[in-house]
Amino acid sequence: MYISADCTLVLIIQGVLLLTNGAGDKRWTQFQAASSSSVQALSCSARSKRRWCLKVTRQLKICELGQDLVALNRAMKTVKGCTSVAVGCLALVMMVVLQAEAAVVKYDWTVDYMFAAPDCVEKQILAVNGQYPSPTIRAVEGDTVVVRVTNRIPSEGVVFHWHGMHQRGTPFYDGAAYVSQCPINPGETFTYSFKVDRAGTYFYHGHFGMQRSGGLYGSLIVDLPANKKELFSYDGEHSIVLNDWWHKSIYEQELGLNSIPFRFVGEPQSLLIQGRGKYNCSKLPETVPAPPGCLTCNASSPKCAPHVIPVTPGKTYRLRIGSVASLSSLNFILEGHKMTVVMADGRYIKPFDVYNLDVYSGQTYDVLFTANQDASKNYWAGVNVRGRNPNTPTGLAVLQYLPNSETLLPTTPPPVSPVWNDTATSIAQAKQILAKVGYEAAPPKRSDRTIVILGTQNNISGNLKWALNNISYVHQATPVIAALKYKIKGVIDSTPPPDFPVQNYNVFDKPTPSTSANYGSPVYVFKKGSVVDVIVQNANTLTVNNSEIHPWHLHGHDFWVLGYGKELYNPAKDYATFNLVDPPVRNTAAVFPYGWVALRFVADNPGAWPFHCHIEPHFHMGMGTVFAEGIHNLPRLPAQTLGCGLTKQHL
Ligand SMILES: *[C@@H]1O[C@H](CO)[C@@H](O)[C@H](O)[C@H]1NC(C)=O
Ligand SMILES: *[C@@H]1O[C@H](CO)[C@@H](O)[C@H](O)[C@H]1NC(C)=O
Ligand SMILES: *[C@@H]1O[C@H](CO)[C@@H](O)[C@H](O)[C@H]1NC(C)=O
Ligand SMILES: *[C@@H]1O[C@H](CO)[C@@H](O)[C@H](O)[C@H]1NC(C)=O
Ligand SMILES: *[C@@H]1O[C@H](CO)[C@@H](O)[C@H](O)[C@H]1NC(C)=O
Ligand SMILES: *[C@@H]1O[C@H](CO)[C@@H](O)[C@H](O)[C@H]1NC(C)=O
Ligand SMILES: [Cu+2]
Repeated sequence: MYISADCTLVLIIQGVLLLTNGAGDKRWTQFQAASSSSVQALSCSARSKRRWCLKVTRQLKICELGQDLVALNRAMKTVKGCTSVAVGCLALVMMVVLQAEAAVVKYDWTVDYMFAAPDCVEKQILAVNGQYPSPTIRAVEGDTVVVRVTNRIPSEGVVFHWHGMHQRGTPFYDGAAYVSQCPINPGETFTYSFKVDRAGTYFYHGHFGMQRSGGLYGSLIVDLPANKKELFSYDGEHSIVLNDWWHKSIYEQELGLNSIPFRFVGEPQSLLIQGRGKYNCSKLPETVPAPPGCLTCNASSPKCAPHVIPVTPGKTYRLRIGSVASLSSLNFILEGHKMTVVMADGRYIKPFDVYNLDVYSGQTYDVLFTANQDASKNYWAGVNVRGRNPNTPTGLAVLQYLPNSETLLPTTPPPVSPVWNDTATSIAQAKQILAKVGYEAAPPKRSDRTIVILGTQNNISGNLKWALNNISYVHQATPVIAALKYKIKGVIDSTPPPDFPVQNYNVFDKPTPSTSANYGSPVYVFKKGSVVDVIVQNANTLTVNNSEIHPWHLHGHDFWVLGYGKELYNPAKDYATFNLVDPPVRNTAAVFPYGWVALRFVADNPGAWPFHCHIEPHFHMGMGTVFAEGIHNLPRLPAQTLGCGLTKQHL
């Protein structure tokens, strides 16, 4: 059996092969990909008339994953008539074809309010199908994920952002309210449909107002296809999403952010691991049952029992960790267990060992750990706040050594993270994260355009805001992608800020009252295919001697994190320090207090893509902008994404 037309997935098998060409000539050859041989997916076009096809006659061994394409190419060249793999068309075993075929994975969701008590205190939350966290999406690389969302929230729109998915060809399904689509109105049904382009650990979340913090988030896990083998081995896996949690509703929080004077909700009451935490009920003045109108805290409710991570002694696990925290930067610890970090934001990194791991909102990590401690006990998994003077106890889950009971709580104190303001430790850890060379592409050697974005906290007519180069982002009622596609005037600012606005800015001064930040909706439009450097510059807030961590997230792309620096970015001196050899490829990177972070990406994905601080209140207070490229050939926008603002006439 062989495939002579365009074939897409190829399983290369060590063995004896029969080569045939279009004229029916046959030739036998011994095929040996490499010493360890390989299984490799590649696409092969049959455009050449002189194509040769390999027929697998005897399957000797299905081999280990390798990167032996070059070796294979060399082997092919030794076969007369086969000039290269690219023009060859390789045969494959039918069983593999079936396994490799991309599938459509469908979900049917209903979104509504719900009462829940994730940390034992009951409040109103947002939930998908009555679940908190929302259901896990699991698909195989190359699959199409179809999510049919029905909005049953009586009084607000909703959208879902698939964080880390690139949405190539489907920028209108990126799920950013008023950038890629109109919010889904109450009572409406909307169907997202997008390809999951890369295996790894991701999540999704609401991207309208503070809906992520209100409860709309879940894991999105993309597996490797059956014919690709993971670079590391493990016996089992678990997945957790971290979050911070307030008892006050997101609507009151949001109103407070917009109020004069500014009303801050304060530090979170709890930190949640996979949607569970434990508030100390005796801190509430009310008794149980609480009088009407008061918070109800029931410490014995099974719904706020700690999340459990069961392990078999001696086995090695892959733990998928993500953070959707609203405000807090987090630090994760598996009590007494070393973690080997192997992936960041779904991309391979050079493995490194840690006992505590910083996870900024918007980031994911894959870590390996072995259950090699005293098996008579269970252990804590703990999460603590970094970068803000914490007023929240450690969030706890239980690492359960089977067959111990999951209710056997550790007697040890909660794990302790580095002190919250030990920025040096966080920077050192961030700098340890480097790409696994050979598995992730190196960045282009130079960029076509560099933009510097200075993030400041500002007082705009009495409102506390964040501004980028003096502009505090506000959403318009017309989605940016529609404004670009239909050339609708008056939606986005016609003149974006200058590329290099920050010479001589004193990052240690708080912005003086004369700093004239204002509201706006700027869009940076990039030439399609251009290489863009973005330097995000941090500075002092409106509080003396204070600068905060901001995790910056880009939709539609991954970027290379070329470097972190202190104080004001100086192109003459700092450009030369960029890591162009093995910078990590990510979708979210933190900028540290008073410092800068340098990011490089290729603007090759037509669409309009938010670039914003992943701290939910910061984005809400204007800390974001929109990057766009390929605006002259944006795809047709599905009618279901339109209908709001000035898009009505384009329906
Ligand atoms: C819970 O709060 C009460 C009252 O503030 C305090 O006495 C008690 O030690 C706390 N318990 C824990 C486990 O923190
Ligand atoms: C607290 O939860 C437990 C376990 O679900 C339940 O038996 C008890 O009735 C609850 N207490 C209150 C006051 O609701
Ligand atoms: C960190 O914060 C603590 C208070 O939480 C303070 O005592 C200490 O001096 C700070 N350390 C640094 C390096 O700023
Ligand atoms: C903004 O500035 C005004 C006028 O100086 C001041 O009264 C107000 O407190 C400031 N608000 C904030 C949030 O800093
Ligand atoms: C921001 O405002 C300040 C004060 O008005 C001004 O000096 C600076 O040039 C502005 N920066 C940009 C990028 O417009
Ligand atoms: C701010 O930091 C500077 C330099 O460390 C110090 O001299 C000054 O006293 C600090 N100001 C306040 C209000 O803490
Ligand atoms: Cu921020």
